[in-house]
Amino acid sequence: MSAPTRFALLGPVEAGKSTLFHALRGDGCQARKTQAVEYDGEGCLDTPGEFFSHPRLYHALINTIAESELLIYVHPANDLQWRMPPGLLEVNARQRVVAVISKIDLPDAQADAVEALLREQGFPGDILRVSSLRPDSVAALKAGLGLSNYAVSAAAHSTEQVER
Ligand SMILES: Nc1nc2c(ncn2[C@@H]2O[C@H](COP(=O)(O)OP(=O)(O)O)[C@@H](O)[C@H]2O)c(=O)[nH]1
Ligand SMILES: [Mg+2]
Repeated sequence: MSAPTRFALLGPVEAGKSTLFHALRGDGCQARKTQAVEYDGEGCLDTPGEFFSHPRLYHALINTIAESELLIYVHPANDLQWRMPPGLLEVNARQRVVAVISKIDLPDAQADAVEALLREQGFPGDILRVSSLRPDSVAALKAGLGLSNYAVSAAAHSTEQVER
């Protein structure tokens, strides 16, 4: 069997990255506030939203995701603001970049409007949708990302602190 795709989750604070990270792993863990880059032991990682929000942390984010094969930009279905740092997703032409519209189960979810926003802003890759609270939705997303075989196998461990 081939090695699992090394993916990285990125996006603003509260986008649902960590909840999705655990849902993809199927490890039954609840997301807590992400203070550090979290690794799964196989090269997949979850990043703190602060990386995304503070220009002085962009270089840390870019270095962190440099080895990832698949960049997953997470954008909540109830958020019509675009916060993507310019150029962030154009750093490495070999990386596949996809967007995941998260939290589509929320009553105020506007997934179509969010998808239109992403396209308006020039997001080039596939745009998928998920509710991380629904196992069937997570399974469909995993299939869409080519991560169906991905599951928890190594203990998650945080090894890098966010530089402040
Ligand atoms: N309704 C709903 N809430 C979600 C979903 N994913 C995450 N959340 C909630 O959104 C909040 C932020 O989630 P978290 O994963 O910590 O976001 P992060 O900052 O991007 O890592 C938490 O209260 C989660 O429980 C989802 O698919 N549906
Ligand atoms: Mg988090």
